[in-house]
Amino acid sequence: GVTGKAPSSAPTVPDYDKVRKAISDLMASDKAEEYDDGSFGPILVRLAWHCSGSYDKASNTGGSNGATMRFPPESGIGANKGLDVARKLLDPLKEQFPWISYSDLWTLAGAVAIEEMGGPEIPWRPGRTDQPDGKNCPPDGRLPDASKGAQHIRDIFYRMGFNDQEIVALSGAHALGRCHRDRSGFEGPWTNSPITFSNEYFKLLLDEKWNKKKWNGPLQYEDKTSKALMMLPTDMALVWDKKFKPYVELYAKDDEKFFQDFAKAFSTLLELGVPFKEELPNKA
Ligand code: CCH
Repeated sequence: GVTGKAPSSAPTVPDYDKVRKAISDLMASDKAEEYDDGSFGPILVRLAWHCSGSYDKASNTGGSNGATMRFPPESGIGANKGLDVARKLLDPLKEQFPWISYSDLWTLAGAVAIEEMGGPEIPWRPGRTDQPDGKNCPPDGRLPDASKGAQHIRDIFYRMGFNDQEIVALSGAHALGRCHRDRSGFEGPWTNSPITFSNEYFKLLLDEKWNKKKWNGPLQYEDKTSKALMMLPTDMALVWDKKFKPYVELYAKDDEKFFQDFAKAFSTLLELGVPFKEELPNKA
């Protein structure tokens, strides 16, 4: 029978749905409404991507496991500028749910953010453990450089184990969020609805005329119509490259296919290098 309150020393049973709820609540807070385009979603997605995208398949190093971005040098590299904002947002959740690892929390936040912004359900499972210090930080240079072209994109993503179709699908995340001058040097959003997950990025890449922006910043492209939207050189490479372009066309036409392929590739990204004990039952 029920014998009253459990003693406070009883181990907590991890309830990831409670963490999901706390992430959703954080995204629905007044603070979120005042931030950027009115959502913490894009920067949470970027944190999940950057903690995972450091993976190197050949040496099985980097990736989300370890949450080494808490420590220098990884916390301070140029590619991760601004992500302290996202890490600080999630710190109170780590205090509220001390049993979750930072690495599980950061990746789960990225998955929940995609879902909350109208995207597909992202298969996610726990099992990451945190490193105690920055001794095993991946070296700088593992994340893509936006000023480069198709060959660089392939070098970076093939190193993680992705193919051309997956590269294009993952790039569709640029439907979300914006560039910040004081972070990357680039400026502006890719789409007209930067807090809604959609295939708009692919449609704009194909349908808009993109011109070099005349300014004192790094080379980026602006749309001819409103001049309010932007593309990075690496974004343009997806339509300039003969092998990438068919996938841009596919996803521009078929948002269901894009949602499916993105969910699978993003889930894979968040799991790169994570030594799970059990297989995810619903993963092909
Ligand atoms: Fe990205 N991204 N990304 N990106 N990214 C930036 C912002 C976001 C590149 C460069 C940049 C992916 C791939 C690439 C997001 C998700 C993904 C910025 C602006 C640059 C630069 C940063 C700033 O100034 O704040 C390059 C290069 C590549 C590949 O070649 C992939 C893959 C994903 C996720 C699946 C999201 C979301 C943002 C918006 C962040 C925000 O704060 O709004």
